[in-house]
Amino acid sequence: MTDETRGKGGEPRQQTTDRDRTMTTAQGGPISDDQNSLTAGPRGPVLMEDHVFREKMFHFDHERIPERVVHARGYGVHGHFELKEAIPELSAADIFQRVGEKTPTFTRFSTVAGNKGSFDLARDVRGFATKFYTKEGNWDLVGNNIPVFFIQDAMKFPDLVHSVKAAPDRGFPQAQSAHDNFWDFISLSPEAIHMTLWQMSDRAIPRSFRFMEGFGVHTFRLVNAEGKSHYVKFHWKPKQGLQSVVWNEALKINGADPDFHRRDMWDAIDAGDFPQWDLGIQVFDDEFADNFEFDILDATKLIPEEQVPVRIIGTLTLDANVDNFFAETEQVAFCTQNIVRGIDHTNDPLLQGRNFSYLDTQLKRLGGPNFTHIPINAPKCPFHNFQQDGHMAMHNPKGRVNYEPNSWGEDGNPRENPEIGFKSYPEEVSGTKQRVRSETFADHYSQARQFYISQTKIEQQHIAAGYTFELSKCQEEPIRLRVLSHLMNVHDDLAKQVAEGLGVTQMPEPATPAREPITDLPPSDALSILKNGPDSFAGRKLGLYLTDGAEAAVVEALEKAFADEGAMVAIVTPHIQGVTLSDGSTRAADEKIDGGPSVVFDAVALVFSDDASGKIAKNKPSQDFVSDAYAHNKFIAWTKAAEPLLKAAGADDMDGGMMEVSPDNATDFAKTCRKLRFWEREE
Ligand code: HDD
Repeated sequence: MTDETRGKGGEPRQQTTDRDRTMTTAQGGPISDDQNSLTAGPRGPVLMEDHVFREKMFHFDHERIPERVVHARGYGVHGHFELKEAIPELSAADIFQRVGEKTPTFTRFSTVAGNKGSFDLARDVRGFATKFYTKEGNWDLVGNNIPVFFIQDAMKFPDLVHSVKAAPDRGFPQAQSAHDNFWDFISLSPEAIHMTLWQMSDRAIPRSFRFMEGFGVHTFRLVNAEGKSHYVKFHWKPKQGLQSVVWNEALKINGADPDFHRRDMWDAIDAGDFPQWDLGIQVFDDEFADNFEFDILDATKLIPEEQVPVRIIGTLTLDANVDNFFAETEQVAFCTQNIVRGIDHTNDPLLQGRNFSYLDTQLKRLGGPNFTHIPINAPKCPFHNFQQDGHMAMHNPKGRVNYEPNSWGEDGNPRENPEIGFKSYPEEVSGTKQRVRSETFADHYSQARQFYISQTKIEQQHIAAGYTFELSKCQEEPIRLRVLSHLMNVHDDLAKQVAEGLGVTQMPEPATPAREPITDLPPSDALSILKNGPDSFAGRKLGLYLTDGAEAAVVEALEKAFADEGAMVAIVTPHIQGVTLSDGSTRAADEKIDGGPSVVFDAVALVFSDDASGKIAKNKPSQDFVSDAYAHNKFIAWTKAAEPLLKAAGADDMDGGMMEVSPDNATDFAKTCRKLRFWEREE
């Protein structure tokens, strides 16, 4: 008899029942008692011969593997990529040939700096790594939610990471860049300034993994069947639109729900609301590269979409949660070197260094060269070679042939195939062997300025506030001033706001640029979050705070309006037992008020009975619920009985983000929420 439970890739997971369900040791021996060790007498010493105890404890003692040296905290999800536009003229990659074909994928989102057990809403870059199990091998696109990087040469990566992670003497701060070591390194590495603008912007505090973009960062090559090459940059565009939180909200979410992002992804997929991203490519040739203001091999630069439009060629749908976090999310091993025929690397020195580091790190993390045998890492296409043995070898070929060339027959005897085998693009290279940074990498401020001027006023304020917060955590004044000296080369307005925030009255001398910045690059709307928000409230969550006796007609109208919008509604109540509404119907609670603060919702509605009105206005968590929603510019709907609470929470300035709700206008409220935030309140 078998139980079929959820499995990945179509194969059901088999679970045996009846006698076969008997607990056994790893050797398969049935266990009679898993509660008590073997002792000499009921109160006597434990016997060494207790093999059941020893095996259990031995295995437990070895459960942990080293966490990733960066991107330790992550969350993985299965999905598939569907090709919408074939590009054989650009690439011979099998995955890009047949429109409508679906390729299985595994995507892991992550923060960078924090340990595995850190919180989700750190101000940090997010990893966005996707493994495509193509018919011609695995292709890993190991990107971030920011299109540029801190450094230009992989040689500096250990320094960058050391500087941002906990200081070696004290072992803190955890999962944050707001400290002297990080800003010391940054202020001495002007190439990093552009990326810090992104990092201080709301891009580094996304509302959800579902609401952020992804970027392959580097320039790669696409190579077609005739061997012709084009350059390419890869983009992920969320169909859900972009959305971030505000910093004060991020701080509070970390306390309320440190797992906010992973829970959000799990819940959305569990509810069948599958997030999707379009895969876009920016394709360009040598002529463009030669005329572009910056070096296309410099990972601290992007190519504005206005200069090279993003062409959408397919869609990624994430549609299945993992069955086992360790087996899948923890053991997945991404390597930038995993590319397939039709895609190739360029000479970007950051990318070339990564190609060594990822393979190397998997050896340490997963314990041996056979990590490709672990199901999440194994290709889903046939694979044959003469690699053998090593720790935990799971694919062990039969027969005597294990070398090439050989003169044995065809059976189980793999051969090279020049027709479909991977060939590197035959780029001509020559040069003097030396350690030098190319002159063409020397402009550090122009794109930082372009990013700043592309933002809305609110977003610019947030960037300035981000720098002010982080630098205020730096105890060393010279470090603060050195960062300021770089910001003066980016934009006067930004430098002034930060100086004011820090209380600096005497501005430092601007840093000496390695190359004079270009100050007339045009703004690029694609760089702003607020200019690229969604056009509906779909995928977002309303926090509906109810008391006993709340008017049922209003509750039903709100539930319907938000369901029609494709949004979720979470019921918040004074007690976890839920509430009984005016018509006697009941609502189960998703959260008790102190466990469900408004920071975990995108908009809130307060529907109270007259009886509850006075008492709830005095309740502290209820006051916080409202005052936070108000301070974070959220849309708030309420019924009359909630007015005393609004007053007590200081949210009684009836601006355009507030709406008294009735059965007749619940739909209007849901539509208003499409704007996500009432930013005018902050202005
Ligand atoms: Fe990296 C992990 C993304 C530069 C070395 N990196 C890692 C992950 C992502 C990125 C998303 C997590 C993968 C997962 O979920 O398992 N890294 C980037 C991007 C970079 C970048 C977009 C710049 C464009 N990384 C970078 C450099 C080096 C590394 C320059 C070293 C030379 N990265 C690693 C690593 C990690 C890693 C140490 C840690 C765990 C792992 O690889 O599997 O090898």
